Amino acid sequence: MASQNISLTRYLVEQQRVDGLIPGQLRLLLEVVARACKRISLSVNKGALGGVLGTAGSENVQGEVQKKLDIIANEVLIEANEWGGHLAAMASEEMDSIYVVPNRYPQGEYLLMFDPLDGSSNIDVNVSIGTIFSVLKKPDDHPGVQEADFLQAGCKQVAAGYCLYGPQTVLVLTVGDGVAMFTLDREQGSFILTTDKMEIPADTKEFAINMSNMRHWDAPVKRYIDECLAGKDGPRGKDFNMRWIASMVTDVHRILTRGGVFMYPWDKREPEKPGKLRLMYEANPMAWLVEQAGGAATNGRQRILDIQPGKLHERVSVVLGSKNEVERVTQYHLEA
Ligand code: AHM
Ligand code: MG
Repeated sequence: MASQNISLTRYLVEQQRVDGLIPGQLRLLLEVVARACKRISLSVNKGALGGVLGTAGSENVQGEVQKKLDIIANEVLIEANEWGGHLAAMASEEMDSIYVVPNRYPQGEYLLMFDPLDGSSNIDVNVSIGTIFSVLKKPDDHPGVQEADFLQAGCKQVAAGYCLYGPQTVLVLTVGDGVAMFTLDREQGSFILTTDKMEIPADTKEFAINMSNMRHWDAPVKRYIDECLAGKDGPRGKDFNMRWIASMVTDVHRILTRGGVFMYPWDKREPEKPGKLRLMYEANPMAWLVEQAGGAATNGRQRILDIQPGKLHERVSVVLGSKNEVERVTQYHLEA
């Protein structure tokens, strides 16, 4: 598919019509998600002028302070998606339990999950943030919808992506046929295909991890980073560079663009938690995008997309990006 002047709408229509990859209902659902992201992008861009910065004075189910924009983005996604007839329910990092589509609207067959605004700590300092989303099919063996319907492994996703609000607003999407990137053309008001197939190189010299947690890490993570830091005189025989944006969406976008490895591992600060990041809203959609671009994603031992979730807000340790590096980190864990 040539990448000139192909709108997201046309891309999705062609995925449906030419390749038969997505049903019409899923296409329409993705269009609505993209429209919601455009609205969130406008609020993000207004910043202080729109009175949207700062905290909202509330906490989410995970005990994290909510920013005004976290709540605005969550509301925009719900309002945009609840009436279309494509969805049965939604779940969000910012909501305690699932949001069932009100019965004044038709019930659809899909389930939508999102982190409405990832990288919340960067909102007020004007650093890139984003919306991450994932779509599952509702099991059709029973009427209605319940929380257990969401507890499907990431390999069951039918669409996943994110919208990054940075110097440009870009939407990155997979429906299982590679990863495509669209850039928001503000004059046209539409997302235009700018990269047809994103590909992550198998090797890299760049890692992303919050180094301030080093003293809390497990031995395999410490070993991997120590070897990177040893540079060209160490066992890796090359110098490594480090980046840490503290917005997973932005770190993953860099990796999809030029390679690298991203880690948010389990650590000893909260030993009972498997990790900081959320399986359903962050790890699963990013893991599928990364795999679709030729990379790999594990929790240090197991492929993320094979993990059977036990609860909606489940957390997970994350290692993703360039394939050979992810395999190396995983190997270090399995040998330990
Ligand atoms: P959020 O969804 O509340 O923004 O939290 C997730 C974010 C990730 O985007 C990022 O990788 C990580 O938290 C940064 O954590 P830390 O501040 O511990 O480095
Ligand atoms: Mg997040």
